Amino acid sequence: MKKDLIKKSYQLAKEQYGAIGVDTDKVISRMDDIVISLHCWQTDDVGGFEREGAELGGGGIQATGNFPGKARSIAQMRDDLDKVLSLVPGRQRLNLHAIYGEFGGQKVDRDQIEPKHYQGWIDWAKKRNMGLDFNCTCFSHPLADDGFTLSSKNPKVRKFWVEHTKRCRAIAAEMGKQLGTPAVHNIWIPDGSKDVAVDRIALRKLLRKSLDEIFSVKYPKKYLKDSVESKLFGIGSEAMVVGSHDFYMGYAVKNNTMITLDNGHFHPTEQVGDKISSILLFIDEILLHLTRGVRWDSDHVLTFNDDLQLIAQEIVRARALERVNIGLDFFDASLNRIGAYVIGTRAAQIAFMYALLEPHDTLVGFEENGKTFERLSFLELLKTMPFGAVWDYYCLVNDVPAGKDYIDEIGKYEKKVLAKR
Ligand code: RNT
Ligand code: ZN
Repeated sequence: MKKDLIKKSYQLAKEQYGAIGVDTDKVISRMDDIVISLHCWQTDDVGGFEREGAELGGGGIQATGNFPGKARSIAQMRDDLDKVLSLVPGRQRLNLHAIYGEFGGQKVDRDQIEPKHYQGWIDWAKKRNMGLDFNCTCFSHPLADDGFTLSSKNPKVRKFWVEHTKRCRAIAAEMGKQLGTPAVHNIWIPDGSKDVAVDRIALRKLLRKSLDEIFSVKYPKKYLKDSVESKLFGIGSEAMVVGSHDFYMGYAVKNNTMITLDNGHFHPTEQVGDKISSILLFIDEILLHLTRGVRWDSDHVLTFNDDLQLIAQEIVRARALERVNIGLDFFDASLNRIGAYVIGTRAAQIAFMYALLEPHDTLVGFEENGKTFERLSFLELLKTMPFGAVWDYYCLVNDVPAGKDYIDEIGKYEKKVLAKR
């Protein structure tokens, strides 16, 4: 896109937003507060590198599609991540799963992992001036095959996953310590059952017990922030999920952890955006897993849709940006994976920019004075305001491709790198 066209369009947009009391220059500088944690698993369909050619399996999360060029090593993954970073404006973190350690060809089971297996990533992140986040991987493992991990009635299995998760928190704390920014550690487990479960309370008691054991080890907040993620149902856990929203809300409030809101994990008509202002009254910070649910699937590439807009608007309207950790969580193997990554990351950033471009005081004024027609018409008006021009300008000042230029860049990468893998 031509630079002078972007600048001209921005000047016009600035005037139009100025006329409704919105300062676009301020919005551009506030975009620095929007830090997106990139989920590393979009590069290889959540396979990981514990073994050569490891694939996703066991635990109910599934990437579909076989678009060529999937990252088959950590080196390829890092190339892909650098490509993504070169195509998105603003600041990012990297969100790793335990299965992405560097094990040097050795078999290191999940209850044996150590910070040293992730030192390469810490150094990688340090060089790029980025923070890291981390996740225990309680799926794609023989001990997760029967559908239960931290809530398993088999003491050996439960112990294994407790040990794994404890180690993951220690690794995350080390990441936070070395990088000078706390790592968020997120716990998601697949535990649940496909058919009617009878002894639900026993399973939930076991999950509570495991979490209590895991969190009995304390780390300074400046190194580690703990979060727990609920789900409504998954493939193979249609009838009952042990870690439901009610379970984790209760656990988080009582034990002072963060809660992870994955917007693909609720009833399709339930709005995660609406939950934020309630949850923030009782919990210090939240972690978002931004995604796009489609029917029964929760992991489609994030797009700038109503669901995402409400989430960003509610955070901005509640003036809660500093209490929200923004993560992404989608994996689609049916299209160019780097392209999918960039679409989703940009969609999240666009949503926050769109929310920041709201004339908040004017809207609240309408609301307080019963001017409901004016409130709704203003919200409609905002949808046709030239926020695309502000977005392009933001890309320009961040020195990343604006407009459709990033699509061409991804096309080149596909030919030059992905097609040769
Ligand atoms: C699964 C959860 C979880 C995973 C990642 C890979 O339903 O959303 O967050 O997607 O940990
Ligand atoms: Zn998630």
